[in-house]
Amino acid sequence: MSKYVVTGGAGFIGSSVVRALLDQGAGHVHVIDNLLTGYEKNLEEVARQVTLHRVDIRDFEGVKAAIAGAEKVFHLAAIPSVPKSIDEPVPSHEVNIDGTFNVYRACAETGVKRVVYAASSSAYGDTEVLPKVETMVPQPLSPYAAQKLMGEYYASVFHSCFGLEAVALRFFNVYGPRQDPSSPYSGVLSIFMKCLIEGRRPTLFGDGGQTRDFTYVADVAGLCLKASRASGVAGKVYNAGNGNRYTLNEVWQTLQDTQGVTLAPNYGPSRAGDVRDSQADTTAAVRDLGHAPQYSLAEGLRLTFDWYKSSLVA
Ligand code: UD2
Repeated sequence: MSKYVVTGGAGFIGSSVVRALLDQGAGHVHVIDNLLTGYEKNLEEVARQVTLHRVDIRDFEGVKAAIAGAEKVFHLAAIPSVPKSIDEPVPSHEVNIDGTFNVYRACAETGVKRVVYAASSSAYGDTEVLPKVETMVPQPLSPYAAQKLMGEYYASVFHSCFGLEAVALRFFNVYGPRQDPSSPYSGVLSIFMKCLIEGRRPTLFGDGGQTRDFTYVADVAGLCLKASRASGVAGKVYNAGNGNRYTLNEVWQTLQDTQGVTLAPNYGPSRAGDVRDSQADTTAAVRDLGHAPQYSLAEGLRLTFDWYKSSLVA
């Protein structure tokens, strides 16, 4: 049976990729995770089908030993935050660039067939035109955006120079169950969910009019698997988004409406490195990868809220 490895597999998106692999018959999955932002409990009910390698991706030998013999690798381990990359640029750089290089190098040296890389929509920066298409010139606005972009370039170069089939997916603001809301660097929807449950007002950075293409985690995990199988896609970059965009004000209003509460948000200063608008053009991903997002924002928010309610209140 083929060996699959998910780096960052104990994290929010990575643990969803692990589940998608198991649901589609993988049998067993190897996870590389240093448990810095990941949790073993994210893999609780599938633990018997998972081998956890508690390895930091900055440790090349550890990564190589865990990856040896794998056919497909899903590289999701990262320090995934724009503001954290500004507050603490060194670990962010080391993990997101050096660690990513280690993963590709280990893949190339051990004969991995394909690696799917979690890139970021932040690579686009502020574009004049929406939606954002893969052919646009990247304009990273933060260390994190630059780091994630470097991972794409290395994916392409590892393909052209070393024959590694690397495919990059630019994730667009992924949300859903298991997103950790406990840090100031947490994704905004996880923070919204926690505020809603605790009856607190969120703080919106700026005027709340910035838009995001919020994408449900199961859709992204499904696309990762499709990208691991599609032909003719090695060395390429694809948007992994829904194709919509909503302001933060709209989303918070929707959440209040669904719960029948009124909690006017606080507003704070805009965040450095923040992108104003984000929306994916999904044409290439639909055409080449068979991308077919299943979850509307309303449905995704409902499922996500149900999960937070049962896990945060329990
Ligand atoms: C970026 C990427 C995303 C992914 C992510 C990883 C863009 C457009 N998106 O997400 O694809 O790689 O990084 O972390 O670059 N905010 C508030 N209040 C809060 C928290 C956040 O107003 O308490 C705002 C924040 O200023 C931003 C928006 O909410 O405008 C989304 O922030 P986020 O941290 O959830 O994600 P973002 O857009 O930095």
